[in-house]
Amino acid sequence: MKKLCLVIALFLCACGESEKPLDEPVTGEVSIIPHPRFVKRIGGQFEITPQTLIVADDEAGLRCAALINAFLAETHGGLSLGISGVAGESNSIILRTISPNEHQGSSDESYELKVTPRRIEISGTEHGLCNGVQSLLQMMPDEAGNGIRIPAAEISDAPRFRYRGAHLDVARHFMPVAFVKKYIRLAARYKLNYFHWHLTDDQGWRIEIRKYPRLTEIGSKRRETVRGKSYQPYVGDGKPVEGFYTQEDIRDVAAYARANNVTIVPEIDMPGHAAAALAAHPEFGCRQKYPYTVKTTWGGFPDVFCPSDQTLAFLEDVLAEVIDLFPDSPYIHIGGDEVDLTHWKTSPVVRTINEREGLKDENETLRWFVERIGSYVESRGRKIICWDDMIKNGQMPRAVIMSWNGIDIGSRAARSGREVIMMPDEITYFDRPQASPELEPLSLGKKTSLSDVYAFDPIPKDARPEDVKNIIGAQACVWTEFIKTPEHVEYMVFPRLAALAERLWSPAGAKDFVNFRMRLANEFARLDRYDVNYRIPEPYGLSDRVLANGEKFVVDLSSPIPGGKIYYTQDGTEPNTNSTPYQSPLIKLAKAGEPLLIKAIVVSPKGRQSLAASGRYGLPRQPAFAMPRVVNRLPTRDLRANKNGKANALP
Ligand code: TNX
Repeated sequence: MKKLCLVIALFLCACGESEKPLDEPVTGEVSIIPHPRFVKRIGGQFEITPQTLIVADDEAGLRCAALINAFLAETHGGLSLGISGVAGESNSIILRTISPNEHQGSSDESYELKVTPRRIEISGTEHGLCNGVQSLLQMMPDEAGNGIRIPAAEISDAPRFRYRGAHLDVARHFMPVAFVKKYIRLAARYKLNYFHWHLTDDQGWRIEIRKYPRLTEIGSKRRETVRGKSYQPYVGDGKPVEGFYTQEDIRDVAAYARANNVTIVPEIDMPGHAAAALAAHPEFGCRQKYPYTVKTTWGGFPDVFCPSDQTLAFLEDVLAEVIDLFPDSPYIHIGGDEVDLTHWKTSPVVRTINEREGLKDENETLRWFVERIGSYVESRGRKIICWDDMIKNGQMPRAVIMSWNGIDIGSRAARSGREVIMMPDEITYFDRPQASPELEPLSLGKKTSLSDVYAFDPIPKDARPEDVKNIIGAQACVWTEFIKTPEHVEYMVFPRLAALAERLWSPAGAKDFVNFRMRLANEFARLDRYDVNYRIPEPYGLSDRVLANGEKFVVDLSSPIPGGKIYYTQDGTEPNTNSTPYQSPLIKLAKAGEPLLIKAIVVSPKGRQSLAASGRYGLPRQPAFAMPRVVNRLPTRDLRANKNGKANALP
């Protein structure tokens, strides 16, 4: 009862926010992430049987029908529903594509979903329809058990932002095609609509370019990788890393993304982060007799493309192939981050360009370079995206900016009329640890917890209404310097991706972390079924509390995961599965001289274990009540402290 009161109280607080609250705070059977704009539960349920027909008669409808059948095949023993062009009276799932003229809503990704005991109807535009299907899939049970019953409900839904992205760096560590597809599919599940594929960097070139086979022959292989953060003195791990996607792989992944209603934004990073390409083609660098190599360590490097005519022709050839490989992508990302211009400063090529074009220094040459490349991409009918580093000199007013250097720079860009995708690294970089760095796998930067991500709003508080329309969304980024395997990517991304997706899709005023966590509990069970190595949150219910002598207090623990088991200790030792199993709330009395430290873990039904949460309960000024001392066992200095451009000069 107490818990229910708390939920209601917290919900009422959340309602104090400016926009409309969720219609149904505790959704029970209708547990969808991201939370739809309007949900109304109505009586009864629809049951899918082998005789249920999917009614679809156009390309979008058939694409979405395939998503339903793929889900059923996996979760319900190979079940595949018949597809028909003609609507029957009942027992059907009707997918109706609305033409853009017919569509009245604010977003072409909106949809209506109506589940009645007789039939299911989803309507939406070409893009909206599959969003409706994603909601429907989340309303289905994951196991046949008592039949596939879907609660009757009416849902009307549309996204808050039109760019909702998930990024993956496959250059630092190569990720196999099967995993890239899994990642896209999971992103689509949360109605994310862009997959930003970071395909090239100093440590690897991962996309086959037919005209320049050396790019992958040489550039996709590195000798080894720095061990941990042993930059100076350098210690390598002795293990070669290699891998690239053939053009066939790329087409396959692009088609898969399209089938899942996701658009790929390919990135070819330039003119910096180009060491792997230059190891294959040193002639496109500014230095002769320079030891261009595929890097084995992280940070910034002066190995950048030289802006000569021959390099520009090469880059246009590369982009031409990339553009052909991604026919659905309105955007091509040309990087532009962290460009070290050391080699440009003394380059005769740069000097000649500057004299010819009337440019005063290498920063102006950079602007000219981006303009040239940008114009080429635009001549092929695509828009440019670049990192916010590029706006320092006012480059490419027409480019969409990915703003990673903080909300302020993104705000300024929006104010100057540019379209911006907000991705402040301290929040949306999922290579950051999810708890104190010393407790998490080796990573970069400070903690970004699930609640930090959920609290994020891409629209800064002081944004003027005319700037808001320029902020088109946000994106999760997964840089893989220290993330070597798909399992580790999953650990870093889930559940934070679900939180970000909700903040990008659901109305701002629908922000409700308590409600989100309840839906997340169901989601964990589903992620387990899809074999996703999500991070198991610590048990809920522990906190530090200062109490009065003789005060009675209750420690009420709960598992974030259905079926999770909690184990705890009361003597300060680390809990494990041999510790006391938690059965029911602990009722205690606060006594002078007897501070209490409770530590608890949760163990998932699959046997995976969370970190320990702890709570200190005691009277004021008791020694054991002091906050724990954090011992840094690993160096946590951020790689980007190395801004002096010197390779390997990391602490
Ligand atoms: C900055 S974000 C980078 C990446 C690193 C990342 C590590 C950006 C455009 N550049 O090259 O991998 O930090 O968090």
